[in-house]
Amino acid sequence: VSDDPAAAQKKQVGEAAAQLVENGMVVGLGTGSTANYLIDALGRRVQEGLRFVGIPTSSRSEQRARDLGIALAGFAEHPEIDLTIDGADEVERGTLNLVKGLGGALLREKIVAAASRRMVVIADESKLVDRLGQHAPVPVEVTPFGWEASSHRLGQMGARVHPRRDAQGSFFVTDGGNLILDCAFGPIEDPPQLERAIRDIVGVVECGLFIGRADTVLLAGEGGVRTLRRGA
Ligand code: A5P
Repeated sequence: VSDDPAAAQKKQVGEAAAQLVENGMVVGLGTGSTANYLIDALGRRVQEGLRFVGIPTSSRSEQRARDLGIALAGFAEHPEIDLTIDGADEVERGTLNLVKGLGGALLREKIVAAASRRMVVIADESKLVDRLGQHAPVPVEVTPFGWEASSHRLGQMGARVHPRRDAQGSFFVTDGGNLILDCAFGPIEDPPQLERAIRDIVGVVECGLFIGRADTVLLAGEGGVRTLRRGA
C-alpha cells in the first residue's frame, strides 16, 4: 500500500464493492490492483460464511481467488453472470464509458462484462476523465500473425502505436495467446465510433474501449466512496 499513493483509496473501494455480493450470486471477478482488494475482501467474506461462485477475468485473478478459498466456475455452468466488479484505466464522466486493459486482461474482461446483467466499476478519482484517451492509450488485442499490418492500420487511424512488451523486453502475450498494441489517440471525440472502427480491422480480437457496459462506478476519493450512475 505504501508505494502507491492511490492504494488506500483502491482498498477502500474494493472493500466497499465486496459488500454488493450476496449469497447464491455468480460474480465476475475483475483484474488489477483495485480488483485485488475486492478479491481479498471477498475471501474474508467467504471465511465468514458467504457463498457465491466467481468467474475470474484473468489467470492472475483466478489464482488469487483460488488461494483465498473462493469457489470458481466457468461459462459452461454459468453462461450468465449476475454481477461483475472490475477496475478501469479511465472512466468518462457522464457516459461511464471506459478504457480498460492496461493490465492486459481486456479480452476476458470484455467477455465477462458482456455476459453480466450488471457491471460495477471500482476506481480511484485519478481515473475519472472528461474525454477517454486523455491519459491512457487504448489497448488493442491482436493476433500475433500479421500484427504489423494491424499496427499499420491503427496508425493510419491516427494512433501512435506501441506493441506492449514485458519486463524482459519480449512481446507481452495475453491469456488468450495474443499481442497488445497500445494505441495513443489522444482525447477521443466519439468512443463508440472508434470502438467500431477498431473492431472492423481484420486481426483485431478486441479493444479496450468498453461502451455502455458499466452501470455504476464506485469512485474513491479523499472524501470517501461516491457512486456514479450512467447518464446521471
Ligand atoms: C486490466 O486489464 C485492466 O482493465 C484493469 O482493470 C485496470 O488496469 C485497472 O487496474 P488498477 O486497478 O491496478 O488501476
